[in-house]
Amino acid sequence: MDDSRLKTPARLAAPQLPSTPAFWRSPVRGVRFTALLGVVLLAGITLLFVTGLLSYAAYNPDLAAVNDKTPDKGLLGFYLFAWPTGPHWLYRLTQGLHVTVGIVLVPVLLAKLWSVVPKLFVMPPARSVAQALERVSLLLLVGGVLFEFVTGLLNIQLEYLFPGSFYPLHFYGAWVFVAGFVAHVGLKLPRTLRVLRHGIPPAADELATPDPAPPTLSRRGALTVVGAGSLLLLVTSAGRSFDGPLRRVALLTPRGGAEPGEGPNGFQINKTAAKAGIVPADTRERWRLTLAGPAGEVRLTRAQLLAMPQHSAALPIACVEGWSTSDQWWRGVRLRDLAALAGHADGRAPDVLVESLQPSGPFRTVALRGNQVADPRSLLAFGVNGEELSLDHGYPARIVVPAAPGVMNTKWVARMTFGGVR
Ligand SMILES: Nc1nc2c(c(=O)[nH]1)N[C@H]1C(S)=C(S)[C@@H](COP(=O)(O)O)O[C@H]1N2
Ligand SMILES: [Mo]
Repeated sequence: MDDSRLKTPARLAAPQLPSTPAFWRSPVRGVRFTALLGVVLLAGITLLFVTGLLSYAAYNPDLAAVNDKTPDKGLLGFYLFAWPTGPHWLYRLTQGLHVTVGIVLVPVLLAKLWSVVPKLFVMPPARSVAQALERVSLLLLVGGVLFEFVTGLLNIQLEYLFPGSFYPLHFYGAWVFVAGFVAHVGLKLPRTLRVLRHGIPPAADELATPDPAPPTLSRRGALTVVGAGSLLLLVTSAGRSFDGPLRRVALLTPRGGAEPGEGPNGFQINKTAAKAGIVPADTRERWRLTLAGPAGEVRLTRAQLLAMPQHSAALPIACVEGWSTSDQWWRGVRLRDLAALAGHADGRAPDVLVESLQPSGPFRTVALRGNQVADPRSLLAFGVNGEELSLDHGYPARIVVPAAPGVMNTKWVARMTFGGVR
């Protein structure tokens, strides 16, 4: 009798703990696998961070308290600048990238975390001060990345889940995370690149299991599964930034799928008039636009406004939640002409505080900067695509500004105070 068969395999002799390398038996794990996913995340997360910072800047939070969702940011606002008005699809691009890349990275992130899970259990927790510091930075890193992805995904899926608090959570969370991320990249990048270029001898591969289970999937196969997952997410989410057939396959996120209606006003709506608490009667005969400025207050009827020079601009709606429309053809009066009516006739465009009929809510007021008021494409629009605005798109009048986040495009405008921004 072959007595080697009677011997109990080592791993059955004593129950393995997660802190022993042999507990983790997937033959897919290995430093090269982790390194590959790591460089994808390095590129992707850098893009997320930059486009995230840009999105905050696009709100012009340093212009007015009403634009600023994180008023206590202090030094973290060091980079803010006057958001430009061109190219007119700028925010559509930066925010579409931010949200789409965030969604598409989910499988890569999960695979990367799975690939290094054994390290979480390594005992003793730290053999030196340097290693203790590294593990603390990993806590920021893993906690931070999960926090950012979860808050971001919940916000685009469930829109008003964190009323008012999403921005501070996601903004401060990003800075905490990035502190850990920079430390981690600094520590790991040299070896990552070396491993990707030259490979790694099996004996030096601390992520490879010493006791591989029979493979069910090769490393290449595992990477293919991750890539296919990302591709599926790309196809089912990126279309929200386009029209036609692409939007129809964007089934995974709000504002994907079919357009919400037929006709010239049949493009995506963020919040309907009913949800915003607009009383339809307030938008009809008794509606007036109040302009305030150095000339005092002027109150205008819709007919008076329509008698002013009307201009057109082809501009998209691009929401912070990542969806956007193609260019719609808006028609209305230029903001700078309204500024002149309010008494700013010297050619220097002032900033403006815009207020909606909407009784309450975070988007009822917004401040626009002088460069946005000055742009000839910035309109108080009364019509879109050759038709009168529908109530849900902001009847009787709404703002449209090139390159700005959707949230700046206030609907159901009632009052504009030029040069009145604090
Ligand atoms: N008064 C008011 N204006 C508003 C909003 C709002 O909630 N209230 N939502 C804003 C946001 S977040 C977006 S993305 C755009 C959407 O415009 P749409 O519904 O016409 O597509 O309107 C903006 N204007
Ligand atoms: Mo939005």
